[in-house]
Amino acid sequence: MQYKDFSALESTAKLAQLAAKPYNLTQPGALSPERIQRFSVSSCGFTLLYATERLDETVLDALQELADEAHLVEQFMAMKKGAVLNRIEGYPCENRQVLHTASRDLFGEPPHAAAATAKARAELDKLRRFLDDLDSGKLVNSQGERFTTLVQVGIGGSDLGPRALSLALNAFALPEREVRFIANVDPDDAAAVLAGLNLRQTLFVIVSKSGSTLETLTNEELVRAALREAGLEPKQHLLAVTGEGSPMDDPSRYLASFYMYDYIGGRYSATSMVGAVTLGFLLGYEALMDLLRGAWEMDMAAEQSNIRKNLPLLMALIGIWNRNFLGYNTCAVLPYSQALSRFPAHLQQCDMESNGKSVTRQGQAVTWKTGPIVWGEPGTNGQHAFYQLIHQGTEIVPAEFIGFRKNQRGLDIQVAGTSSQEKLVANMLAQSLALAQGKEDSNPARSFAGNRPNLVLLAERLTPFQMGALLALYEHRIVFQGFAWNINSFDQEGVQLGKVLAKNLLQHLAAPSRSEEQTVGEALLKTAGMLA
Ligand code: G6Q
Repeated sequence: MQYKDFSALESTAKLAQLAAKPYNLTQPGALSPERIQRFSVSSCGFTLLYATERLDETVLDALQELADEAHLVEQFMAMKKGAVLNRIEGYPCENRQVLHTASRDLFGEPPHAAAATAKARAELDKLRRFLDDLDSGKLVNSQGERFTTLVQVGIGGSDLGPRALSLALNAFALPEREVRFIANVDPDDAAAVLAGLNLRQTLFVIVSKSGSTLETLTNEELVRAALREAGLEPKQHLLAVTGEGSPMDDPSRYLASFYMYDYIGGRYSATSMVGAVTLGFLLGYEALMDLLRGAWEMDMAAEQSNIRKNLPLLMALIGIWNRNFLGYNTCAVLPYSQALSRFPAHLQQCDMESNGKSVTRQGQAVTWKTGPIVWGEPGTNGQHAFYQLIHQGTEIVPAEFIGFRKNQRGLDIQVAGTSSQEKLVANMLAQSLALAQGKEDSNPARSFAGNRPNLVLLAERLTPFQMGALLALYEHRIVFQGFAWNINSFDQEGVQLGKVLAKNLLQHLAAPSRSEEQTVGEALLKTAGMLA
């Protein structure tokens, strides 16, 4: 397939013209009931309300043209079928397939990439047997007690997704099961997580695709030392998830080992063994399957070429409209769900590591904007904090609200005639309207300009299925945008650089040089008080 540059697409010229006069959300009647209904779409349990974006049917038509002209769905299909999309033509690069969708392509026949899905099934079968042994009491600790806690040790893609999902679904945890996470090489992170843990009944899953990440290997040693100190044999408590053939691929050192594959990028790996071991331990195998089914349904929904029906594609294009044509630099993801408190952090990695790029897939400098700055925190807490800037600041921040009609845990209370859940959702919708419509006031400090674009994503309840669908929705939104911008959304040279630079400085600390001459690194370490 011939990839076209974003700026070379005819539709982008048309969109640039339309952006001169975007839809005015503050004009009288701008938000009619008819518009609210018309600019909404439902898919996989979600309803997207996007009447509060600065677009109309003409803009949507032009965005459809962009999707068609840039072959976004065809590229997505090629990805699912195993095309080598993680590459920069003519330059050394990872040169890999991109097959995170294969890890959940379990519910329809035939799978899009049969070999990768067969491998995913084999790992899932291994995991099911492992979880069965835990449930039945066949696998217990040296004292015959059950394991109640699992600590995931990993960083970046080997941490953020599984952590966000575990928190999101903690309401569905099996009785007497809990999970924790250690990521940072900051020893206080591990110390705080280990504090108060009953190590005897704790399993640790060390997760590293490369098997060579400094933070994770260091924390593995820390955990092994803590177990030894407690008189326990580390091997009886440690599991591994790693790439085949990596330095960690040594089953003799672990109670059980699981594989992830090089065609699954770290930040896209939550539905592979990277997330499945921890989520399976916490929720049980059936709930894990529900999560994978939710992701799979969204994977299927993303195959439609009509942007008005394809939720991830539509969200990708709305994001492009805001970023490239209306010129907004950031995007706030604001879940009205405490359970989703770490989901923005996961998206931040997934989006910014994927689309924070400045060269095309042909290695040329881009002349258009790529990924925005993504950030967010749960509402309503944010309303009492940074929303001030979103309402009245000089930076316009497109917002994405995520909410649920029902709560997860059932506990609620009626105060002044409404439940807490109703208050939560009403707050979210009120924010959406206020940002769009603004408010005139003779006092300039109390006046709100409005016209601040936002969308609302609503579902019934945050279940494992719905979480899977939400995860895949955002994964595909990101990937569709990368395809449109003609960048490689699947490499991460910036992360690699960090890994190399830290190693260089650590060499100075491990073996201080006797030479009179100082390198810049040594001078920095000395001035920072780290080297004598
Ligand atoms: C994700 C990135 C990065 C990676 C971590 C951990 O897409 O590649 O965040 O996940 O650096 O890498 P390992 O899993 O190899 O330890």
